[in-house]
Amino acid sequence: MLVVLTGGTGGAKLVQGLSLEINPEDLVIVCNTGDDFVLHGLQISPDLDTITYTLAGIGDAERGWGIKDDTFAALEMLGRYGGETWFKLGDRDLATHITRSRLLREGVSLSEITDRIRRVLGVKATIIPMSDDRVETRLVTAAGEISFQEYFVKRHWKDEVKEVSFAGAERSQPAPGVLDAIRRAEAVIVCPSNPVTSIAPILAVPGIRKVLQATQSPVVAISPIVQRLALSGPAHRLMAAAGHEASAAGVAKAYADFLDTIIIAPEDKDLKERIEAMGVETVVSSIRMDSLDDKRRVAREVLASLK
Ligand code: GDP
Ligand code: FO1
Repeated sequence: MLVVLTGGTGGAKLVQGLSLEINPEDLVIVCNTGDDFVLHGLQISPDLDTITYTLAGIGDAERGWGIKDDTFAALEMLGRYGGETWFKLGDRDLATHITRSRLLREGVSLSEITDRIRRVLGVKATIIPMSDDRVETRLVTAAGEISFQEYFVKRHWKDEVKEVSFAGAERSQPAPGVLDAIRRAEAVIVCPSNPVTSIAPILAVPGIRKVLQATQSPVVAISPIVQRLALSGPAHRLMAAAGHEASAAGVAKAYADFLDTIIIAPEDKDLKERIEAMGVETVVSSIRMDSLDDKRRVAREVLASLK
């Protein structure tokens, strides 16, 4: 069994590749929920949904989020009523948020809801939120403290970020099965997700970092940064704001206390020596995943690095 730590869009590419290269029933995916928020009175868990929809074969691969061929009639009507329309919730996607919100109100845990949704959608891999408790990524900017979705979607990541924090993390517990899965895993894979807003929230849940440090099984990460820039989104800026060097070496350093191996891009091969000096084995390979073939190839590269 392999454990995968992931956020949404970047992570989903590798998760999809892995699910095609091994038996998906052998995958336990621990997913970030720091981006979760409430809109229109609904509980939205973007990263859980991106991973679930991708593995169910109904994700919109082009956008990287939502359901393919979804329509936006409800959003248009919400706008007429004066509701917020900056976060594009599709009609089919809304059904997921309505169902999740109803079950949460009935007292069902987020991890149980996530499991029910993935089973209904025919997903064979196990998907677990990092915690059933509310942990919220908050960004301190010149415009004040805002949530991740306000920063990322509403304000198009234009604000300068001074600080990133995970409200509620200290009091949170890992969701049932997370620590046990990491302890039993043959290997742990850290996806090329945003180190600051997708992986750091998972590591901030008490106990998770400790079991990663303790495991004897290999832990391998894939860099989301190539030549000091994220392949999409603001990871490079957020890394600098969080005090990390925005590079594959900075990613390795952020995880060095539990990481055995990192896969970096050929353009970054000059960083290999510096990263290996941190005690992290470095594999140089193409890590861009534009096509399905790329996703499978990178997944095979990850699996080969475990041998
Ligand atoms: P989010 O939750 O939607 O932000 O998604 P993630 O955090 O999982 O992924 C965002 C990260 O994925 C960004 O930092 C990108 O640099 C990275 N990313 C996107 N596409 C690729 C790719 O094809 N290869 C690699 N190595 N990283 C990628
Ligand atoms: N990202 C956007 O850039 N714009 C959107 O309107 C948007 C809507 C959306 C709806 C449902 C969902 O599950 C994800 C959505 N995302 C959207 C993506 C989301 O903001 C990010 O992928 C993650 O939260 C980053 O981790």
